[in-house]
Order: sequence, then structure tokens, then C-alpha cells
Amino acid sequence: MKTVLVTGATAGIGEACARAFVEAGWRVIATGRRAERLDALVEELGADRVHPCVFDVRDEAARDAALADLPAEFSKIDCLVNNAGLALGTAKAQDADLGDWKTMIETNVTALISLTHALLPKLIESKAVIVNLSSVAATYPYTGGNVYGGTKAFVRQFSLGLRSDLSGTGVRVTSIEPGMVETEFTLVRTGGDQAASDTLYAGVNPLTGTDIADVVLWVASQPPHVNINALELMPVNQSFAGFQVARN
Ligand code: NDP
Ligand code: 8X3
Repeated sequence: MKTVLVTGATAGIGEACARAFVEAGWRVIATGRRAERLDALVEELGADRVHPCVFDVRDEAARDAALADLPAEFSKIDCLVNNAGLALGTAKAQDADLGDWKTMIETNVTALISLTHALLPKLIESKAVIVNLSSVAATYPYTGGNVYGGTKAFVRQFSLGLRSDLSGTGVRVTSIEPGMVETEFTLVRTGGDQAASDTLYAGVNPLTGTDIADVVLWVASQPPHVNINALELMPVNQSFAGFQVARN
């Protein structure tokens, strides 16, 4: 039985990944800060299939302690899903909070590279699949997306660079780049504004966490000679708009 480590498994895409991988016969190391949500996953999916690891991805000491303590049957990691991440705020750069910018960089970039670096020896040994959650925001800029989009562009380019560095090791790397997925993402981004979140997704028929989890599982289930480099997906009701022009 294979094992996947999913960061940010307490909500949204990560939680759906935990369910999808267990359903497909994998063991899951599920991480996040909200212990009660991880406990609920263990309760639902079984302690033999889900191992909870409670830590903030930015806290390297807590992370290393949790991962040093993995039960033997969860210790060989066949797939790493770097999913934990967030956007904070939609303000234009000139109005944005610098603390929010730093939190996004620490979570979406620094924590992701740090975990990947820490696990690489194991991942090379097991010829693992690394799946990184980037975003359409990596490619298509929008007003107020400033640093969030920057972090996701980093994730995409880091994924491609990692793939290049890992040539010949058998490790595969994929950048997943979704558009609008209805999760707790907008609730977090708006500081808990449920009405704003509901309004954003109303009438869109957005992607779901399960849609993305199915894609992540498909990527991880390809035969060993197939690497999905990058995969961009959107809801049908989301597409591209034109440039803006400021007139004097
Ligand atoms: P959710 O807010 O629903 O879930 C985010 C997950 O990340 C939670 O499990 C949360 O766990 C975890 N997380 C956030 N910060 C930390 C932290 N400091 N330490 C540990 N875990 C953390 O959002 P999504 O499921 O939508 O987002 C998952 C990923 O997908 C993100 O990287 C996001 O950027 C990306 N994405 C999302 C899209 C969308 O439209 N929703 C589109 C494209 C990409 P906890 O709070 O318990 O710690
Ligand atoms: C989340 C998608 O368009 O809100 O990464 O940036 S978007």
C-alpha cells in the first residue's frame, strides 16, 4: 500500500485529497493546524489509513518533530502533495498589508520549499511523485492578486526547476494550476466574510475540492514513465477577460 503526505488536509482541496487517496487504496499522512479536523478524518477514514500530523507548515521544528514520529507503515512516502496555502486580502499593492504579504510568502513559498527540501532524500529513495498546488494566478495577473499570484508563479517555476534537477532519479513533479475552487479559500482571504465568499461563487458552478483531488490522484497514479509537468483547469463558467487601460 502506498503512502501520500498531504499538507493542508483539514479543509478544501487537501481534505478532498485525503478522502480520494484513501478511497483509491492509499495511506495518508494528513497535516494541518486544526487538530480536531484531522481527528475527524481519522475517525471517518480509519487510523490504519490516516495518520494525523498537527503543525503549522511555517514551524520547521514542529514539522520535523511530527515527521520524525511517523509510524513505520507510514514512513515510506510515495507522494507529496504540497497543498497548504492561502491568499490574504484583495487590496491593491499600494493599499495592501505588508504582514499579509509576508504570511503568504512564508506559507506558500518558504514552507513549501523547506518541506520539500527536508523530504527529498526519502522522496528520491521511493521514486515519489511531488504534486504542488499552484494556481491560474501564476499565469494570469488580476488586480489585488499581487503577492498571492507571485507565490503561485514561484510554485509553478520551482516545480519545473525541481523536475529538471531530479532528472534521472525517477522522481516526478507536477504543478497543478486550478482556477476557482469553492473551499474555505475565500473565507480565509476575506478574514471570515461568508457573504463575500457566497457572492463570489454564486451562479458560477465552481470547481470543487473533489474535482482537484481527482486530478491529483490521477497524476499520482500514472505509470512510472509518465510525468505530468503542469496542468491548468478552470470551471466552465470562468475564462479570460481583457486588459485594463487607464486614461488620462
Ligand atoms: P482552504 O482554505 O480550504 O484550505 C487550506 C488548507 O491549508 C487548510 O487545510 C489549512 O489548514 C492549510 N494551511 C494554511 N495555512 C497553513 C499553515 N500555516 N500551516 C499548516 N497548514 C496551513 O483552501 P484550498 O483548499 O482552496 O487551498 C489549497 C491550496 O490550493 C492552496 O495552496 C491554494 O492557494 C490553492 N488553490 C486554491 C484555489 C481555490 O480557488 N480555492 C485555486 C487555485 C489554487 P489549517 O488552517 O488547519 O492549518
Ligand atoms: C486561487 C484562484 O483566481 O482566486 O488560486 O487566484 S484565484
